[in-house]
Amino acid sequence: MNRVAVEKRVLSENDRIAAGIRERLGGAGTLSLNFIGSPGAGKTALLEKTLERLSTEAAVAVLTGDIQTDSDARRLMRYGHPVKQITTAGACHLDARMVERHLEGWAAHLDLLLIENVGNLVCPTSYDLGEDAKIVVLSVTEGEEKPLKYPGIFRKAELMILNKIDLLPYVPFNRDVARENARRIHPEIQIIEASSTTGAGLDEWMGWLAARVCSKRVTAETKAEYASC
Ligand SMILES: Nc1nc2c(ncn2[C@@H]2O[C@H](COP(=O)(O)OP(=O)(O)O)[C@@H](O)[C@H]2O)c(=O)[nH]1
Ligand SMILES: [Mg+2]
Repeated sequence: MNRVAVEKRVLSENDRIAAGIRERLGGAGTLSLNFIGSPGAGKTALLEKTLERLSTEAAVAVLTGDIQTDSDARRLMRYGHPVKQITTAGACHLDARMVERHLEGWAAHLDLLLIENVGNLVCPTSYDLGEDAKIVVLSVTEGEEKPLKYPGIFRKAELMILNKIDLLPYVPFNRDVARENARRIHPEIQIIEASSTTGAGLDEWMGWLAARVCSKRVTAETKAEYASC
């Protein structure tokens, strides 16, 4: 079998597993989000701020992917929610089978599953993890042309977090051009500017998240009792 055929087979097997995850999480009313961005874009810091602001009563769990080490999981464990590290031993992305395996043993009902993918703007894009939405994190130190260079992830992401905006005074980054570039690739992409350091934009981000968690509960039959949220 040639390389293209093998890749196609791997991806279709991945899609089959992802569909199972989506069905399972959908039935439980769990919102699942897949965070994708370059190494150092601030994904873990954003998740830390998110967990800090969520009630410890909320049923939230986190999967975090890296090629090596459990340092992100250790950072994220401090907030009282279950966290598992997925080490990919070389792979530059998470796949649905890894997620399926690591979901084992967690409560049947979660309100929210946060997945931090391996730092990379390319490989994770092709792998469906059964999530409701992909979120691309682009920081202002990376250059405003990145949506044009890596269009795949910007096309697939529902939301772009334009991150580290506290650094805008110190780096030659034009936020308007970055927004325009993202919208050239994906006209409907939503954009939130944020900083985990200063807290800028985090209210808007938490508002986006709360609305999505709520609408997921309402649409899941098993959670019809939450229709008032
Ligand atoms: N100035 C600034 N630094 C940030 C921000 N978010 C993260 N960082 C720093 O960027 C580096 C990488 O952050 P991390 O969350 O590990 O990125 P990840 O690799 O995408 O998970 C760390 O040194 C963070 O302290 C931010 O909003 N502003
Ligand atoms: Mg990280």
